[in-house]
Amino acid sequence: MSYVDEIYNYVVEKNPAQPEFHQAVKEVLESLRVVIEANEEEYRKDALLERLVTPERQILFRVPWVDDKGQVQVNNGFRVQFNSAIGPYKGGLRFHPSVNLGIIKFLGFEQIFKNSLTSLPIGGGKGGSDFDPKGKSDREVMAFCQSFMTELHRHIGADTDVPAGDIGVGGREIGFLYGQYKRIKDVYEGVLTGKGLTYGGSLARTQATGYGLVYITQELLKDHNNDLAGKTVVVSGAGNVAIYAIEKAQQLGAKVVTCSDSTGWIYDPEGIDVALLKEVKEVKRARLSEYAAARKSAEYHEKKNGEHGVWNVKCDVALPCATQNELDLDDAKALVANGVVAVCEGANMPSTIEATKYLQDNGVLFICGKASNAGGVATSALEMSQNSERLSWTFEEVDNKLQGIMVNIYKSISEAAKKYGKEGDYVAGANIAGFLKVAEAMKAQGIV
Ligand code: NDP
Ligand code: 2IT
Repeated sequence: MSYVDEIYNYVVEKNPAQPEFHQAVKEVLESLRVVIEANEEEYRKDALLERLVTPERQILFRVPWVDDKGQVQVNNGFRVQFNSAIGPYKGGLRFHPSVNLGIIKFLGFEQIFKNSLTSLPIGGGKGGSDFDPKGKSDREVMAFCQSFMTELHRHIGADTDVPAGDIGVGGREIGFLYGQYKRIKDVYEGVLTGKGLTYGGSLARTQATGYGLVYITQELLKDHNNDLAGKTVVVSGAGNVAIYAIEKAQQLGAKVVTCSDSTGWIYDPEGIDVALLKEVKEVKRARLSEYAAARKSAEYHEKKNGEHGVWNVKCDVALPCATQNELDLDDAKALVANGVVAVCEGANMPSTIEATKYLQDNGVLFICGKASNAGGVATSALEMSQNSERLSWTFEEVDNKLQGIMVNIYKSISEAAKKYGKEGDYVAGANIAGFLKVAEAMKAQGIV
């Protein structure tokens, strides 16, 4: 059996009941086959792949907190420090009831390659909890965050492991987490990114993932003699990534006609009103039905079981920005039937393996999340630089760097794909380019 197949079986056997982690590993290993098989003996002797798929450290902890009724609640906390070959562990925290160790491992594994692609010195990690911030008061969220950090603080640090936001973790949560870290450790350092602008946050971090996604989409289209201007775009999600992807796409002349949340989706043929969307989602933390109630041109569709809604809307470009496996084979078929030109992932692993393959086989330009959503973590790394030098850069400075980074990612993934005989396969290009840097650093550092 080839080393690649052996390692996939090894991962499934060693990590039972973690399907998302298996899926993330499978996608990467399939892409790496051509690289590994050219040097199989050497990789095998060093157990490079066994080390790559095994986190350096996994931290699981109890998070007790008291709700507004005086009832004690208990959640599970996770931090997976996956790979530090090229820099301190870096990656977000997700607070969502669906979080378990397998989800955090899939996200941490993706993060290794994504962070490598940014060309900045950051290793891969991820964390979170099955805590659900929805419907909780600010005090309850604070109580949870303080308890979470009371345990997490001993494992992180500005040069060790630097968490940030992800689903369910935005500016409010990062603020509470930062306050508790500082209180316990008595140091003022860039231990988290996505901080508020008054206490060490970077301008443009809030926008970075969505903007970066659109910058790389534009680069992809330009490389194929096309342009985002005038295109109809469908977006899923209505959170941090989706909102700023919609904002930038519309600034570049596209019309974004959909967005979605966990209960339903919006079709707005006149183009999403971003100011209203921000008011509903960022300020009121309300459902998208409130968007439709405030806007005549918008239709609200309640989410039905097994249906993902937005992918059936005719479009030129699709940007999945909600969550993993939200775009399946049926959705891919609907997109192709409607003539989609490009699909670029804002979320982590939003397309199933079958959907990705169908899109690619049908000539759709496709960039996977670890390349196309890397603008968020790249800007986090820029926040770390600013914190280290105790300076703040202007919005334009950060935004220009972000654009440069996204253009470079596009170049490196297209070149890697071409070099390994897979021209136009940006999934292979991303996995190969991300892997090669990490593998070289691991090799140089010996058996650790
Ligand atoms: P947010 O919590 O801000 O928003 C998530 C959005 O997706 C919300 O609209 C939410 O609906 C919806 N959503 C979440 N889970 C589900 C689900 N199970 N089914 C349907 N809809 C769902 O998170 P982000 O925007 O930060 O993250 C979105 C994606 O982007 C994730 O995959 C994340 O890992 C990825 N990502 C985020 C980065 C960042 O910088 N924030 C960087 C790179 C990737 P509702 O409003 O109802 O909660
Ligand atoms: O998936 C991701 O890249 C993030 N959630 C952002 C991580 C970060 O450290 O900014």
